[in-house]
Amino acid sequence: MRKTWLICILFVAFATLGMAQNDADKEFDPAPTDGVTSRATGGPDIYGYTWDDGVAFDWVDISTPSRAVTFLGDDELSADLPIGFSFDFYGQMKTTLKVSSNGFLQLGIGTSTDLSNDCPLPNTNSDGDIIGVHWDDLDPGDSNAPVYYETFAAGTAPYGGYAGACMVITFENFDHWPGSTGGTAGTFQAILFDNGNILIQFLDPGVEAGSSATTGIENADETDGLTYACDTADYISAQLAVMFYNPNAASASEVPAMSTWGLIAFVIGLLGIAIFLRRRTAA
Ligand SMILES: [Ca+2]
Ligand SMILES: [Ca+2]
Ligand SMILES: [Ca+2]
Repeated sequence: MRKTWLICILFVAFATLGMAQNDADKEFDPAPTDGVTSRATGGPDIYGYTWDDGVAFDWVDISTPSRAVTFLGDDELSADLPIGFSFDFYGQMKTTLKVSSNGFLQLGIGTSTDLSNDCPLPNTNSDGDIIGVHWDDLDPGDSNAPVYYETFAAGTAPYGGYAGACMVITFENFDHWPGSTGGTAGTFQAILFDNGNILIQFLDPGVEAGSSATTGIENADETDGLTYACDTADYISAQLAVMFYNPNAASASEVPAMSTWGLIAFVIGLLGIAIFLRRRTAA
């Protein structure tokens, strides 16, 4: 009888271990792998967003022909692009976004594609509901520089072993205005995770490297926002990755998901304990 008891406990223990492992798989690798010195963290803003530039740089290349692409002229806003899931931005669930050719994303009803970047955020100029990836007066029009975008379903996310879905938006080889003589503004991307976190990565920070640009987020009514970079030379560098953490991300992403075998072991263990206790009571 003592043996049965032991086996049941072992089943439950293995199942619990399995669950813990499964949960750990969902977390990001926090170790910087890019040699970029971390400035540590920033925030929180009023809502609770924080940023961390010590997360791993792991460029997601979606520039293959199979990916969706949009070409924008100077100071232009794209049509609504499907995110592919409900994305929590300052507590509002977003399902579409627009891309500005001046290096930001518009997640609400705003129509501005303001060439003059505002910072620090929040700032009542322009429109709210934005993610400034590398917001500046950019000019993709002369060279037809593309914006690639792709939604990855849960289980196929290409960054950090993330288990959920995500959308990647890449500004590829953008120029500063005027495109012909303004120099390169770089190649950079935003990754929107379905737990509400936002990652911004720079493959190439361009010639200004942040000297006249904004990287940050702002809510819909422009009363709250969080700034990473604001018109500071050399603040942005190649292989820099900055995560903006949504304060609700933990509860949204860390629902324990049991593996099938973990679940079976857990149930067998519980059944065994129940039978054992019942027999003991009967005896
Ligand atoms: Ca604003
Ligand atoms: Ca422009
Ligand atoms: Ca500027």
